[in-house]
Amino acid sequence: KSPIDIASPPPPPSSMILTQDELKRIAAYKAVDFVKSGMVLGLGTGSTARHAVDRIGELLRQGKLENIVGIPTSEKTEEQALSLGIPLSDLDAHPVVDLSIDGADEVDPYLNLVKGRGGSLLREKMIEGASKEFVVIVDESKMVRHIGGSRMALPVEIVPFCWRFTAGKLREVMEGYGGCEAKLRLGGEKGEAFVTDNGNYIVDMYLEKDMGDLRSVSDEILRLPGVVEHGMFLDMASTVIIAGELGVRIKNK
Ligand code: ABF
Repeated sequence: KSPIDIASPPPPPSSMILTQDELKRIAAYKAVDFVKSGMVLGLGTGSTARHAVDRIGELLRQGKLENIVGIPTSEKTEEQALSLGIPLSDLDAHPVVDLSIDGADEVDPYLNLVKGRGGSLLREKMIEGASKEFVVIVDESKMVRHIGGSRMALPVEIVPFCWRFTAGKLREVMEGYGGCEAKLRLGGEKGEAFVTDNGNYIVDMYLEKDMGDLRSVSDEILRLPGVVEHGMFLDMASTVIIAGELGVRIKNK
């Protein structure tokens, strides 16, 4: 045997290796432990949040939760929640949300997030921003040192009107923060623009380097006419639940 064979621990049996989807489910179920009967709940969007919505539906069905009102953050989640029999409402009727549970694309050590790579961000920001508690559920792969620093997309929702003009303005703003490539997100079968639930487009910004002062980038982007919202969720999460191979970690603000 070579020394390497001797030093290497035997691989765990394959049944003990959790898939990324199982990790997402573990984080989601843990978050649902925070839900109490009578709450108004922001229901997140994406493959992680989906597990939380399923779990809430299951607990309602079993009578272990009662009088829940869900506020869906996307049309897709609305469809899922309706199919599970979760009573739904909106921010007009419930301007204060007790608790929101949602996934994220990136989480930094200060619990700042990037969201929207899955296509939802505006309704999420409205509902999660109106929440007393915002619990983010992720698997370990989403944890980063700097959001937007991994040359992955930082999504910005913009109005379709003259989107090239707005994308150009975004590039100009980002010049001051190390530069970026800004691409219209495509999504249709014929290569047409992806359209959000709100009838808008998304421009994905691929950053050349870390942005530095996130708050000032955020303010500058939001000041551009044509921009509806961006996918940086700064200082919004109250708790992040992170599922990894070694177990679940909970980080509070
Ligand atoms: C949504 O879910 C989006 O804001 C974010 O892009 C995404 C994370 O999705 P997933 O859980 O599928 O990785 O909330």
